[in-house]
Amino acid sequence: MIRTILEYPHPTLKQRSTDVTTFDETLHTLLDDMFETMLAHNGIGLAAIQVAQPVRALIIGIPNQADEQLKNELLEIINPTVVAKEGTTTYQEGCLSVPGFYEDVERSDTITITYQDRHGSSHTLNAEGLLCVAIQHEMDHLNGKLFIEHLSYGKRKKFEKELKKSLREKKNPKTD
Ligand code: Y12
Ligand code: CO
Repeated sequence: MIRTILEYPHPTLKQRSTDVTTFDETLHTLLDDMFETMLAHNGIGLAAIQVAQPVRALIIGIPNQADEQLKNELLEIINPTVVAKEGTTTYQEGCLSVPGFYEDVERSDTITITYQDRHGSSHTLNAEGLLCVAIQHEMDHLNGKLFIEHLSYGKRKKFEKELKKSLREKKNPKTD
């Protein structure tokens, strides 16, 4: 089932998510729905809080060489912890909860995380490149943080201006 994605400035997006403790059918349905929701919106990553579930679960589906996002290549990351990080990198980010706005964000260049899968088994993952950026972006969601909070004062002002304009246009659609 496709779920509704909360959009900035919905207050729930600021909530800190809590650890997953039960790896049951409810969690599996949430993860399956998140995958369907992410694909329906052309996303490559989604955190549970974006569909109003404040639990520490996120998914990442980087397109493969055939530009497909396959369910069996999807990363389902539960209760992640960063155990090592190195360097810095800058990537132009977007977020399904902040539609239509993209901006450069600086993050760690490589990270190592530990996490659990949908069955509660533990894993360690070394990430670099787009995957590394996506994991950090989605892990921020678990702590109630959006990528726009990483922006400089000037870029944040630019975002607020664009948001006001798009809300105005939604309220008063052009008729010509
Ligand atoms: C690099 C940077 C950020 C991430 C986090 C995951 N972000 C997304 O998956 C963003 C997707 C996105 C898709 C959009 O397209 C549609 O909704 C059709 C989009 O455009 C609009 O909303 C107009 C914005 C963001 C991972 C890796
Ligand atoms: Co996001």
